[in-house]
Amino acid sequence: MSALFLQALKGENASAAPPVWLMRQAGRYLPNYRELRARYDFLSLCCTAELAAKVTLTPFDYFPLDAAILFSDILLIAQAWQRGLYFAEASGPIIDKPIATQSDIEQLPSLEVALGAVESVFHAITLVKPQLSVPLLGFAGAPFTLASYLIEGKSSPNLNKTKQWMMSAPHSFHQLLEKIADFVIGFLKGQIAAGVDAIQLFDTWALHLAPAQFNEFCLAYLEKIMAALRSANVPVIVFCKGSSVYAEQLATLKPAAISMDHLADMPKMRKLLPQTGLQGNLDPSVLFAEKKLLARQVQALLDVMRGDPAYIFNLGHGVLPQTPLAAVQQLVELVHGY
Ligand code: 1CP
Repeated sequence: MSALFLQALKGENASAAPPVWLMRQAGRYLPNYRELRARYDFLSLCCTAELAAKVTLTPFDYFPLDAAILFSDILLIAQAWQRGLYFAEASGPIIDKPIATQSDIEQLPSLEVALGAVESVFHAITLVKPQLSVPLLGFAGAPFTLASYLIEGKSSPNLNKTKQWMMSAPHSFHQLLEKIADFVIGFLKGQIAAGVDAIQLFDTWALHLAPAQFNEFCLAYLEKIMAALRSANVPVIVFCKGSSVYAEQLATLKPAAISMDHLADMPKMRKLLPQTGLQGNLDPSVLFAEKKLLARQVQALLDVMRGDPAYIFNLGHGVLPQTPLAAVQQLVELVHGY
């Protein structure tokens, strides 16, 4: 197995080039993914083990990335909790029965029932593992971000409902976060038992919180999850939009790496956090630049992180659906050729 990615997560990459993988590397910018999506809806791809395994491999038809990420979605919890999850073509995820009251929280299915509903994910891991020559990442959403979708019922630009609940009734909001954290811990332990080599936690919407709120509603639950996984000895990467602002707080979790949003100045981050793995952080829109400009931007990031044994090349957020395939190809070649 190509070990570059796991070496970097241990801070031990001795080769000149960093490992590279991309958030949303399996997605609509890939012709073979679009072909599968024409035949199956998104949730069927996520929840049918054979299909999820197949989609996980789609980017490897085009580029030799250094890690695979299991094809799935952070929102499967909404399905496991029977809240009526579906993905509308135009508007993205919809949760038909958002969590709106204290009694909604009390009536959620048991952990056992909820974990039973995501067993296809564990099965997909066992199917895809033997087909990979690189490490496999499992993942989950973090409690605050998952709570925001479960409460808003859809993508929201400002998380108004979520933040109103959080501030007006913090006790029940914490109860919801606890229940989500318990699900996430069980879900990730299942993924580890099925064979993933590393984990990434996505707290995408942490950027909406002020520092004290971040500590109370994000960091505390990330800490709970990290503590529960510690004995499994699997490297954990944490990502949020806002990781550039909350990098020092995230580093207290002692993750194997922090995935930096595109706002971070990486050399400054390295000075601030000499002991933590760093992943990121090319702005995904740079992939729309013409060849020379793209090459310059990728080169610039490679140059400032040159020789860093704990650096993983990635984007600051996921690959956008309209991204030209040739740009991703060029990026991977530039990183590997460094
Ligand atoms: O084909 C399609 O139309 C579906 C598009 C799509 C894809 C390819 C969605 C819907 N999810 C995914 C896969 C996905 N989502 C992966 C798979 C592995 C990979 O990276 O290749 C992962 C890790 C996720 C994680 C995810 N889903 C996050 C966290 C990361 C992030 O982007 O911030 C979030 C917030 C989601 C929710 C979600 N699912 C899908 C969409 C379009 C969204 C975002 C909606 C929003 O902006 O609120």
